[in-house]
Amino acid sequence: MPQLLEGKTALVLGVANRWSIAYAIAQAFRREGATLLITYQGDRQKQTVEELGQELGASKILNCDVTKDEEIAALAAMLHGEGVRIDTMVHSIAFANKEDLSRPFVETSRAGFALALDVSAYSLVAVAKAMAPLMTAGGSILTLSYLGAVRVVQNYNVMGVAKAALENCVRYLANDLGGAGIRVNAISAGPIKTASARGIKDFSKVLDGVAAMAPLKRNCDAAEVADTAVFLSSDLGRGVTANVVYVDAGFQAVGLGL
Ligand code: NAD
Ligand code: IMJ
Repeated sequence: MPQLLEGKTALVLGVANRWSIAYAIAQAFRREGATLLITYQGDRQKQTVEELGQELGASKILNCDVTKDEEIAALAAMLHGEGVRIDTMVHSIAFANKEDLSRPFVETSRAGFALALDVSAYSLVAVAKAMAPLMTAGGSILTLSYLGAVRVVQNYNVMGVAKAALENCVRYLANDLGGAGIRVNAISAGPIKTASARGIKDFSKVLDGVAAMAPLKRNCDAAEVADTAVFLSSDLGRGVTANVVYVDAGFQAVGLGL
C-alpha cells in the first residue's frame, strides 16, 4: 500500500500518554509517512511527551497550553520562522472540572462552564486562526468529539455542551477556511479507556452498554479512530469538510438496543 501522508507535515495537539487518542493518531500518521510535530500542555507533561515523541519519531516536540494565546502565537511564530508548512492539524483536547462531570448539569457554575468551553471548544478556533496561515498548500484540521454533543449522556454534562459548540465551530471554520483549501472535520469517537475516561463513574458500564447495543456488537479503539483520521487528513478525504464522522461501531444510530 502506498503511504497516504507521504510528504505531509502534521501538527498533533493532545498527546498526554500512551493511551491518548492523539498518540494513536500520531502513530498512524507516522506509519503513513507524515513528518510529526507534537505538542504538550506545560512543564508537567514535558518529559513524558518528549519520551513518547522520540519513540514516535517526531521531528519537534513543543509546548502549547491552548488556554494561553501567547503560547499559541509563539508556536505559530516559531514554525513560521523555520519555514514550516503544515498540511494537517489534529486537536485532541478537552477539559472540564471533575465535579462538573458527576453532579447534576443544572448545578454547573459560570466558571466551570466557561472553563470547559474555553479549553474544549474555543481552543479549536484559536489554533485554527494561528495555524491556517501556515497551511499554504491547503490542508486538514481535525478535532475529536463525542455523542454527548447531540444526546444527553449521563454525567457528560457541561462537556456535552462544549462538544456541541465544538461541532458547530467545525462548521463555521470549514466555511471560513474552505476558500484556502483547508478542510475542517470532527471524528465523534465511541468511549475509549484513556486518562480522560478513567475515574468517570460507571465507565465500564458505558463500554459494556455500547458493546451490547452497537451494530458491530463491540467497542471501538483508538487505532480505529486513528485510521479514520488518516483518511480525513489524506487526499482520500479531499471532498469531506464541515463533517462529523462517527467512529463508534454504529452506536449513534441505535434508538433502543435490546
Ligand atoms: P487524554 O486525556 O489522553 O487527552 C486529552 C488531552 O487534552 C491531554 O493530552 C491534555 O494534555 C490535553 N489538554 C487539556 N487541557 C489542555 C490545555 N489547556 N492545553 C493543551 N492541552 C490540553 O484523553 P483522550 O480520551 O485521548 O481525549 C482526547 C479527545 O478525544 C478529547 O477531545 C476527548 O473529548 C475526545 N474523546 C474522547 C473519548 C473517550 O472515550 N476517551 C471519546 C470521544 C471523544
Ligand atoms: C466523560 C465524563 C462523563 C461521561 C463520559 C466521559 N463518557 C465518556 C467520557 C460516557 C465516553 C469521555 N469523554 C468523551 C470525554 O470527552 C472526557 C472529557 C473529560 C474528562 C475529564 C476527567 C478528568 C477531569 N476533567 C475531565 N475533563 C474532560 O478532571
